[in-house]
Amino acid sequence: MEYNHQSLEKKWQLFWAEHGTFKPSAQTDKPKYYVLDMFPYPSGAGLHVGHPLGYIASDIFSRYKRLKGFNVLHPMGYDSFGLPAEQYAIQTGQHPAVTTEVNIERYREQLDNIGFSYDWSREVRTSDPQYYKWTQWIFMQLFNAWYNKKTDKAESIETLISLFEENGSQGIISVSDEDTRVFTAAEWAVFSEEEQQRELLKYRLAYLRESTVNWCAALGTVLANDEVINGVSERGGYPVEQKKMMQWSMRITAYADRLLQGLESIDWPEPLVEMQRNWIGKSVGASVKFPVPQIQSDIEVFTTRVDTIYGVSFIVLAPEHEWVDLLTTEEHRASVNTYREKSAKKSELDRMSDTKTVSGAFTGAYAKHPLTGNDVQIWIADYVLAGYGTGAVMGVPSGDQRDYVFAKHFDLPIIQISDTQQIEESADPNKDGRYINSDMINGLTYNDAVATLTAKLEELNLGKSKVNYRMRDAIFGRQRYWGEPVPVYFKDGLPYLIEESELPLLLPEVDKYLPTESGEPPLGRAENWKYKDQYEYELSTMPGWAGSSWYWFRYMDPQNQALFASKEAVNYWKAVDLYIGGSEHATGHLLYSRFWNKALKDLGYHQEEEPFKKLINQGMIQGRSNFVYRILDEDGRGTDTFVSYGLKENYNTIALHVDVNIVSNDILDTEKFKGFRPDFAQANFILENGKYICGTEVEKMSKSKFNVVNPDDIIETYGADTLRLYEMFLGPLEQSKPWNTNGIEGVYKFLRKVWRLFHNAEGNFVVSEDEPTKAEYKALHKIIKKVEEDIERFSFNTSVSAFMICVNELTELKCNKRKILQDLVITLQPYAPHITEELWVLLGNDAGTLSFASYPVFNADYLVESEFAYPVSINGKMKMNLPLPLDLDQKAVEESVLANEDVIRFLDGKAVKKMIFVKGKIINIVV
Ligand code: ANZ
Repeated sequence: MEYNHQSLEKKWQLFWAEHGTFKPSAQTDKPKYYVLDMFPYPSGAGLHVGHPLGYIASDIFSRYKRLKGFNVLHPMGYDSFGLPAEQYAIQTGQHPAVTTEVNIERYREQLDNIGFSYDWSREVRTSDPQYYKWTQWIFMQLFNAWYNKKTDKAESIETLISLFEENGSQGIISVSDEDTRVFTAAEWAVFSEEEQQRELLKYRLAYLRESTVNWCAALGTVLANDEVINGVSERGGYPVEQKKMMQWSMRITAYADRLLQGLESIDWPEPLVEMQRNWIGKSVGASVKFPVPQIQSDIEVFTTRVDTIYGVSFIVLAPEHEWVDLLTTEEHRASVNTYREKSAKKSELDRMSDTKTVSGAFTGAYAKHPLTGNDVQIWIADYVLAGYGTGAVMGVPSGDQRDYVFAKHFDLPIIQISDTQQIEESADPNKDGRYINSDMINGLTYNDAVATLTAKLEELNLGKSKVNYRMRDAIFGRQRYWGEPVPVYFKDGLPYLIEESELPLLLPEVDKYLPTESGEPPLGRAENWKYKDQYEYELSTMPGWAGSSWYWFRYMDPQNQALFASKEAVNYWKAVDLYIGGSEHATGHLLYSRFWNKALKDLGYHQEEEPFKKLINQGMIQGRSNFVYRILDEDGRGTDTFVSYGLKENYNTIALHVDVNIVSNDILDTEKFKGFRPDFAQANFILENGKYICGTEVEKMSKSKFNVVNPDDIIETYGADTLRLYEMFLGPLEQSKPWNTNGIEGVYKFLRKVWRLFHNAEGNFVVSEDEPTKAEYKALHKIIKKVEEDIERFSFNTSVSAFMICVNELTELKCNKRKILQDLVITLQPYAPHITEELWVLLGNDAGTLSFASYPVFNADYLVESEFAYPVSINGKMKMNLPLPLDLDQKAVEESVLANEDVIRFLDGKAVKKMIFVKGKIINIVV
């Protein structure tokens, strides 16, 4: 029988599905192992060959772990709420649920074709009401929780209410809004229900607050900072304005420190860890108050360089700072307003990255220096961000480069503060410098100066040390349709949760997926959609990251009706042991998931501080585009003639993308090309060596570049086992690399060679029961060791080449010994699961699947060199190789050589005069 991937692969995929082969065992004393892929958004375009790269790697790992005796959980599902389905719905009127369903079916089919060992009985879909019921439930837990700094964890809001009832707000240390009230227990008791709720909202982990957002009216939604470029939306280029809106937010800042600490305990790529650290952006410094007599209040600044306080010569407020109006004198009002309007148009990102333009406006007001009592001018400038620190900075031209440039530009004083020039290295505290212009810190080192100054400011009640984070609370809402409804209704303008028993709160039907005429989100169109027929529901839906912030728990216990996952299930599966996915989720998904995980832990639902122990980012597979070169006429118009790549320099041409599927090894199928586009029907070609050679370029894989390769086509021609091996063969998992179908034949040939080891020339299955030779054992044990080591360090590409070498060796040795081939099949199984299942059965194993065989045990003895294949020459001419034990002496070697049939044939009866023998090197016969 020939190797027929098509029938064989289908057969095994069906077998696995019918037998539920990859369901982890419920009752087992095996250790557990949880391998997770970042689940896909099921887009309309289906999968291209780049998508499964990470899935193949994680599948190899899962299969390997099963062979190593682990009880493996390897699930898959769909992150199925999202914008593309909704955009499509707006254009076509089709319900997003319908298109999503179609897309999922297509994805499933494509995934099945690749032979993944998923336990599909655990599939989740974030848009399924049975799933989002629990997303809503988690939202409710977070709404009903606050962060107690004393216990350093989230607690039920009931404990906060008890504290208020006992002592009022006194003694509470929490992470909350800044405008919390100070009250006694007696005052709390007489607060109206509305007042109480309003106060509690300032503490909840999921809360509603007025915040400044990037509002894009044309798109009808709020945009994230990185979706705004030069004041317009990245998509469509529509105007974006800064607008204050009531927004649901998540108090992720409460977890800033734990999110930082947790990074120490997990095995993630260093660049990713660094990105999270920067995103959290912990700064240790001080807050300092500058009294402003004019308004009888203080301007508070955040500084990481309190040691430079004697160098302060001005103060800068963010243009949005709430006191700008109050402070600005009539004389300066016009220029301040003009400046504010100008900077409102810039995005935060632009403001941070623009270090060249110096701009600002003087308010006309002055503050008092807290230590010297000198007057300092108060300015506004947009290099100061409203959302960071206190939105105000103390300007130290001799310490900070930006302040220096600002002072120079506006001719503000520059006060020398140390005996070492610091201006150029402003960011680096000059720890050895000695301060010169104040009695208090003259001659002190950096650390001593900071301590002395902080103590002094504290004593004056004008400052204290402070830790600041760059991370902001996460906005948790979209004015869109296709997302989870927020399980909240409004009474007297305040949000209340619906009853838990009323979950899921289903997404209502609407006539159009667009905002209402009055600018409310699409849910505002739902008819008769009121809580208890009278209260308004929340009309925004949850953001894209809600459903993915906890999905790994649901896989542990997907059918549970009573809880998102039972205690038993979470105690058994604990956390994800290996997580593989794209690096684009570095700061979004991976921060939010860690946050929800910690919050659910605090609330007692499980015990793991971190959800993903080990994480790997797979690289991107880029497309390899092909080009044809159309000759242009004098007017620059395209003619019907196309010139081959090597000859194009002789003509005036334009390069056009051509579908890579009608190109093979960069040679164009000219007949198919004529059918590729109507205006190519009349095409004629200038060939080189009778062929039309296409140009190539590596680009993003995308429809518009005609370089998309569909895994289904590869599988049809070569099989899933070839695809799996080939994707790994392309290079290290973490690296980005172009897809190039040119090399795939080699991998396919390799599998046919594997097949032939088990079959004779007539195609019959034949294996020998003989004891293998040392060389055969050596080839086997080399691969046992190599594959084990490679997989353990996630180096999948190197195993593929090792397999090829091994199979070449065994082919050369004409090895068809059961003892060798059986173990080879097991080692190859994670990479090529279909062919190996088939061979396993042919070998007479009737257990049905080799998924739970034992990975062969490596024996180092087989690798000790005891033989050498001597090159044998006659009169200096190399004739053959002869393997001989390395411990033979000259006499024994001579005897073996002369007794060898091939040698006798080569000697052809001539008498041997002498034999030269160098141990481990050569044998030369002189005749
Ligand atoms: C005086 C000073 C002197 C500063 C000096 C730096 C160097 P990180 O490490 O990022 O936290 N700053 C504070 N709030 C700001 C805001 N809203 N927008 C822009 N800049 C702001 O940096 C903290 C430093 O950035 C603070 O310390 C403050 O400038 C500035 F030689 O205060 B510094």
